[in-house]
Formats: sequence, structure tokens, C-alpha cells
Amino acid sequence: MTGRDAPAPASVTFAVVGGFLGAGKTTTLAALARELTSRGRRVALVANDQGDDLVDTRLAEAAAGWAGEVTGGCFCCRFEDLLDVVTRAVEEYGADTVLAEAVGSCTDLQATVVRPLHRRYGARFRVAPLLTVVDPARFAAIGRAGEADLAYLFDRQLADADVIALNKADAVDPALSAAVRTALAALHPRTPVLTYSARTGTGLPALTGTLTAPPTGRDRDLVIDYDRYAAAEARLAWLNHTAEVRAPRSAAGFPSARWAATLLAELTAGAALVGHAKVHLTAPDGRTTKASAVGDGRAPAVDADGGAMRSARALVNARLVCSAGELDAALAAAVRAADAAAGAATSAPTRPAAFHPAYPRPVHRLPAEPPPR
Ligand SMILES: Nc1nc2c(ncn2[C@@H]2O[C@H](COP(=O)(O)OP(=O)(O)O)[C@@H](O)[C@H]2O)c(=O)[nH]1
Ligand SMILES: [Mg+2]
Repeated sequence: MTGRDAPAPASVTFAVVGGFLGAGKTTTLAALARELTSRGRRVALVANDQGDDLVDTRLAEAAAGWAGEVTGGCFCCRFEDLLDVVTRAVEEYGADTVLAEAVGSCTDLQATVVRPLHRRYGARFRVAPLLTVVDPARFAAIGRAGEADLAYLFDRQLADADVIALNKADAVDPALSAAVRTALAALHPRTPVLTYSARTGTGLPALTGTLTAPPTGRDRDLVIDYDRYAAAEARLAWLNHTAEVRAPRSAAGFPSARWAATLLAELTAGAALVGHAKVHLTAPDGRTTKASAVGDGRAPAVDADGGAMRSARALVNARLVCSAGELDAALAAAVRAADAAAGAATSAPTRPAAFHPAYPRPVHRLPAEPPPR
């Protein structure tokens, strides 16, 4: 990291971004980081997960001047870890803007993260409005997936938002986009909805503008049933896995995008619902390949293709509705299929060890203050 001697800025903008798995939070934060950096801001990104070995941290490192992570639990349950990481971003790098991505299965962020930051650390941080990033295709489909608790969790993420950030405008049929906006206006009439594309940048300046506005969600309490929230998270099997991929028979290497896309297609084929499955490959010379499957019925998206690789370190992060044992078995089968498709041979220092997220127990849970009379 650079900038160890940079002075701590007087006021640090701190934005927490939530939203369901695969909505485009990391892509959005990377786009915001590039945009703000081009305006001279010193931007730090913070990734977050129930496990460690995060694809998102790799992406954040590529997009921002400083990247950190909070692992082993969500921001609300690891609040002190979040503060430690942000303090490092400010002290080591001189960050004036910190963008923190919450776990995609997390909600109630106003009460457990935004309000505690504002009330207890408001002298250090100017806390921005809470953004909930939404994939319109997921919004349209979640009610039909037969997963009532996950649909409830998704809705509570929307209800918690100061601003609903309706992403993927480039990929969504305009009629669907209009229908989703109409439905959101009916369900959450007080919450502004911004339509944009993190991929193309369309609509991004308006989203950037929200970072300087005061939050509005502090004056109302989210009605939430933690048992349902916990049940929803527990529906998901969660796996972070590291492996070494080699090309034993080809001097040219193995086609890394084909390996990644085959792995994800096989991994997600049997799941009742795909939250998000992603794979990130890094070659020794630094080239990277990244692919994602977000349960939108489409083939896995190859977001970056580093081409043929002689060897690579692969990081797989998967959140699927199935049992942990099924996910472990699915990964082993998917690796075999990917190796066969790409002429590769994969080995791993440890066996896959999927788990289900534990019951959420936030460190803080502060009620809203009544609005001033
Ligand atoms: N077409 C399109 N795809 C997007 C956009 N934003 C994100 N994605 C894709 O959606 C997938 C999940 O994105 P990611 O940022 O990792 O989602 P997260 O789980 O919410 O952090 C990736 O394949 C992204 O490339 C967008 O604006 N348009
Ligand atoms: Mg992410």
C-alpha cells in the first residue's frame, strides 16, 4: 500500500452498500471508486463475507487505491473489525472515501451499522445514505422461486434502503425495467429509485451524488423478524475454496475462461436457487480471469478473460440453495467437468468445506430517533 505518510483527512465519507447476492454491488463499488478517483478522491473499498478467501477483495484491489476486508461474519456481527479496517484505510492510505460492501444475505443495516457509525463515530465519519443494489431480473423472479424466507429477506433489504440502486440497465428489457420501477414505487413509496448500469456507467453520476446526501432511513425502524432472516440465510450453502489449476499436456496452457464458465455452469446446475457463484483465476504473470453466475437463467458471465494460462490460482465463492454436503459434492464434480472441458488438472490443498451462515447476532442494534418536531 502507498501513502503511509498521508495525513488523515478531516472528514471521511463512509458509505455502506447492501443488496442481494449477485446484484452488482462489487461492480458498482468498483465503478464508483474509479469515478471518484478520477475526481481526485482517495477511495478505499471494503469487502465482507461469512468466510475468507474472497473474490471481491481481488476485484476491489484492482479497482481502488486501497482494499480491505472483513471476513468470518457480516459487518453487523463484526462491527469492531469493520472499524479497524476503516481506521487502517484512513491511517495507512489517507482515504477520504470508504465504500463498504455488505454480505449479500445481510439486512437490517441501518440499525446495526449505519446508525451506530453515525451516532458513535459521527465526528470521524460522514455516513452516507444506505444504498441497496438491485438486479431487476432477480426482483421479478424472487417471488416465484418458492423460497419464501429468501423473498422476505430480499424485501427487507429494499425496505431498509435510503436509496434503491436499480442496476444492470444495459441488460434488462426496458418493459421489465419499467414494471420493476412501478412495483418498487408501490412497495416503497418513500424511497428514491435510481436506474443505472455499473457495467456501462449510464446513470452512475446520480448514484455518486447520493454519497454526499444525508441518510434518511435513520428516522424509521425496520420491522424485521430475525428468525425468518436467519432461516433465509440458513437456506444458503456457502463455500469459499482455493485450488491450483495446471495445464499438464499443453505448453500453451489451458483456456481459463472455458474452465471458469464450465465450472460455474456445472456447479449451479442442480441448485434450487443460485445466489451467486463466482470464480477468479490468477496466473503467475498477473493475468486474471473472472466469471459469475447469478441465477438469472443465463449462461455464466465471463467478466474478464486472461486467456490461456499454464497455471493459475483459482478462488471459488459459491452461495446456493442446497445443503453444504451437496455443494461440496457439486464442486468436486464441477472441477472434474471444467478440467475435462479445458484440458486442465486441478488440485487443492484442502477439501471443499461448505457451511451454512450462523444466526445473525449484531453487536449493535440501535432504534431510530423520532424525527425532530
Ligand atoms: N450486464 C450487467 N451485468 C452486471 C452489471 N453489474 C454487475 N453485473 C454482473 O453481475 C454479476 C455479479 O456482479 P457483482 O458485482 O459481483 O455482484 P455482487 O454479488 O452484488 O457484488 C457479475 O457477472 C457482474 O459482471 C451491470 O450493470 N450490467
Ligand atoms: Mg460482491
